[in-house]
Amino acid sequence: MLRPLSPYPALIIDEGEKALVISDLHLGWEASLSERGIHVPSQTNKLLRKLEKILVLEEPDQLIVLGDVKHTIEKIEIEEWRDVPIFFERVLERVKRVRVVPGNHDGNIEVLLPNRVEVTSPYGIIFGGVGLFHGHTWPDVKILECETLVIGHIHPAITFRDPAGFTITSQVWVKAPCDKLALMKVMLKRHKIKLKAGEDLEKTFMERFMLEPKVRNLIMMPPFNDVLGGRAINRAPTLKEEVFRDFIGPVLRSGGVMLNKAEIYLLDGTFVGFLDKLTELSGC
Ligand SMILES: [Mn+2]
Repeated sequence: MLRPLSPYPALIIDEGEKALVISDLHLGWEASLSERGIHVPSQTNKLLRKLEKILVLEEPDQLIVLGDVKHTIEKIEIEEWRDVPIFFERVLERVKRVRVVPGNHDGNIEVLLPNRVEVTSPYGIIFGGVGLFHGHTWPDVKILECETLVIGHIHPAITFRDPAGFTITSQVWVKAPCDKLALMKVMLKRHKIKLKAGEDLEKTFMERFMLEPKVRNLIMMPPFNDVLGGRAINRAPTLKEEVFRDFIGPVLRSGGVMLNKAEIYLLDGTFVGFLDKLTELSGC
């Protein structure tokens, strides 16, 4: 069973064993800003308090962090040397198992994490039948066996303008239906397997990978670090931008995720509408 833990940007997967899933902590984000003369108070303690509250409330058996623990991509800032280990030491006082699925910001993350924190493959893990990966790269082909995939990375938000000219921006959950066959096709191509004329896609796939894909939905999580704001996924210009297309990662670019038919939910669980409708209302 999978449920968003409204109003928090967190998910619970409960299969007898219970996991709490969060994504995109971006610890040390403030430090990279202060280098450029912009000063934002450290968010680490605030994020820690928010997480501790959830851990006390839900008592999960494990915590899964879906990537982007820290903010800088290659190097490590002094603040990250300080904040990341302390953050995880404190978390380990409340939950016995912590796993990190590395994201694109998590180069050298192992050296910052206490030994008890497990760093998984960046190509994703499966828990309770749910496929979990950060989203900047293709997951392992095994992940396609899950009906539901969950990613972070995108920091999804929607923005719309009311008639008085106010712009409203909200972080959101996105639940998009997937085109299983399209994902299978791209996966075969990635493994340099060519379909011969008349060859059945599903049959070839199953023979090559010895597994049966069941993907139906992809959920994009809002970032746990809410000071980061987000990317307005309902603005038509955003969707067309080269930078955005680069950023969203190969899975979303593959055509295997039907973004226009995606359901959008606010953090409190309100269903806002489908993405194609919200794109019309974005004011651009
Ligand atoms: Mn990322």
